[in-house]
Amino acid sequence: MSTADHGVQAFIGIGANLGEPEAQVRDAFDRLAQELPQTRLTGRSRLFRNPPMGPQDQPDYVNAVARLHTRLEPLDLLAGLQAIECACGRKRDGSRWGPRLLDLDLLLFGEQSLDLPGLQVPHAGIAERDFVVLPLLELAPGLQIPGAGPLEGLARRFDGAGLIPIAEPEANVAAAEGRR
Ligand code: PH2
Ligand code: MG
Ligand code: MG
Repeated sequence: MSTADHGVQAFIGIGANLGEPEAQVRDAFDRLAQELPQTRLTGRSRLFRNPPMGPQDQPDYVNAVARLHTRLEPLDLLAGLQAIECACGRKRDGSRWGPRLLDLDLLLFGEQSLDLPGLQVPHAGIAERDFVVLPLLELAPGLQIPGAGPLEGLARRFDGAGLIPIAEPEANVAAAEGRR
């Protein structure tokens, strides 16, 4: 991918488990497409319902992964993601594992490894999270994760049993199949 023409390929983990999680994740895809400057949404994984990782006394999550091509710098992209989280009602109360209306995590930024104040890329814990690795695999099966090797190798450790794909709304299915 030519950096000059299309920008850097970045991947965003989307999660929600309060309110109407499925609707919020779909809305997040639309906002990623529309509200980030110098950025195009170039891929959407399916949505998956799955049990919470960490504290179990919270509702199930809906998770998905988005692919972007962006000319933003990593910290500017992060600021854009946080602005979308805020617009969707997210309160940043500092709790790391608590329930949330919308969580947008910058998973990967090109082939870069970054350790900046407030931003670690690749996102810590990618390798342990089936709800990140398996949607990512749908979008980019040949991906190399800096510091962790081929995505396909990581994905082999998960059977996907906990991830329940959510059916596409009828309108999307019809559009995808050209039956409009
Ligand atoms: N996010 C968390 C904590 N636990 N569990 C699932 N299944 N999905 C998440 O996105 C998630 C979680 C905090 O960011
Ligand atoms: Mg987050
Ligand atoms: Mg998160």
